[in-house]
Amino acid sequence: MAKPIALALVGHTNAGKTSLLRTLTRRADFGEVSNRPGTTRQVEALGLRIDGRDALRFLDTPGLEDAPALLDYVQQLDAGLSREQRLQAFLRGPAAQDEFEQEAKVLRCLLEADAALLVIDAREVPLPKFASEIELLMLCARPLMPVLNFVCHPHAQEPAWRRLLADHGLHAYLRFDAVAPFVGAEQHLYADLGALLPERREALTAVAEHLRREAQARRAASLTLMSDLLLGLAAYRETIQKASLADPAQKARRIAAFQAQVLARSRAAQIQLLGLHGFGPDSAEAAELPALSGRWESELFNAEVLKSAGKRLGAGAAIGGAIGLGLDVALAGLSLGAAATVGAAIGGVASQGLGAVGRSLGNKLRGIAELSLEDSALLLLAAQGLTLLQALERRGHAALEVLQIKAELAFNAEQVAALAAAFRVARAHPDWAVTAQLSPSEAAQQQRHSKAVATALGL
Ligand SMILES: Nc1nc2c(ncn2[C@@H]2O[C@H](COP(=O)(O)OP(=O)(O)OP(=O)(O)O)[C@@H](O)[C@H]2O)c(=O)[nH]1
Ligand SMILES: [Mg+2]
Repeated sequence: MAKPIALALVGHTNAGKTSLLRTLTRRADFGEVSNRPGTTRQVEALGLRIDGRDALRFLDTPGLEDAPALLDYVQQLDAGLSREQRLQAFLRGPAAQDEFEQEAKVLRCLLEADAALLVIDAREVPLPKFASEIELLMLCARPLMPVLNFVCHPHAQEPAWRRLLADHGLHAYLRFDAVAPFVGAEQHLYADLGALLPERREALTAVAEHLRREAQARRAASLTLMSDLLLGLAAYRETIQKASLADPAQKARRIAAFQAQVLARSRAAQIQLLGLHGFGPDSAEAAELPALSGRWESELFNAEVLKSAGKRLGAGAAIGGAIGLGLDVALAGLSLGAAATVGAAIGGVASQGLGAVGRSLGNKLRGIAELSLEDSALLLLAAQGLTLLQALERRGHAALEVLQIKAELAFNAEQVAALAAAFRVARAHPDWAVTAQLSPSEAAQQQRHSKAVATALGL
């Protein structure tokens, strides 16, 4: 069996090595990431598994801190030695245990690796100390692939870095940033590594292909998750005795309980979505997402937000009066109407021979109102879910920036029509509700509609 390809992540301290490794492996819990320099102190390995075995082995390394001093030190070693012999002499000597201990760990790691990703913070001015880092790393004679991190930042110095890299014979490099879609960058990464490591090209192509399939499967699972939630919420309703609606305190309590149920289900789905993308709900990156910080929750039942979302999402035309919101601001996003759908279902049963029982139920229903979610709120939830998904498909980092960029997400008329049609069907199926148990006889129909919603969301 072929040995896994060992890839070291090297570079200046705080350039984003550990963050990149997390992104590449989708393991938000790996290592420690922080704004202070010198966070990673030891080499740590993490495998990328394909079909049950490690295809790649990433090696996270401590940041380089004082490359110019070490380069001077190595160059002063016996002039009769080759570059490689000098490097070995340094690694065997006392300085490798002492003032250059961190650097020695990096160089030893690189000597064991097949190639390295040289992570660069492109916002930094490429000072001579960075040239020294490259020269130091080149003593190991391993293929280096520079990765320019933060490349979309307004202070990024891409042309200056390109010149510095070219000066050292490094003409190919990868551009990377939290704001750019990562899926594409990842495919480039493995293709470019294939050029550096021709004998491992086939394995690298297989890795890229595997990751592409995984991304597709993650997207499909995410859309199914969101579709099931939307149908479950469309079908969800609570009955309230009309008499109790006369009491404002009771009415407010029932509405609040309904909203709380909707929010709890949405949040559970968001946490599942995070899990699908390798984030725990408590990871630092997840905590930054507005979806989890409560901002979206406060928007869902806000009359003004719903009204403008209705316009933005193109819902106005398709669902008409539903966004009118009536006079009762407490009901924003909810509808409180006659128990029409239950009535219809029971009416159907009655006509099949339940006779008197059906009629008495029908009478009872006249004294009952139903609380349910309007299309406007469901569409807003759908838009929020898609926005979160897009952020997660890029990378967890700086997700706030990504979300701001994508805040204008809009559905076209075709999408809105397909979603509204599926919600209408769900409303006539009480056992699709998030609070109910889906009966086996209904599962196929629910799945068909869930697929239709997923297709509409993925258009
Ligand atoms: N916004 C944004 N922040 C990032 C990105 N990559 C890294 N960071 C941040 O940059 C800081 C340093 O990231 P680390 O991954 O710890 O950097 P490192 O190179 O491993 O640092 P050392 O282990 O100390 O050498 C952290 O605050 C990260 O959150 C990125 O693409 N976008
Ligand atoms: Mg680190």
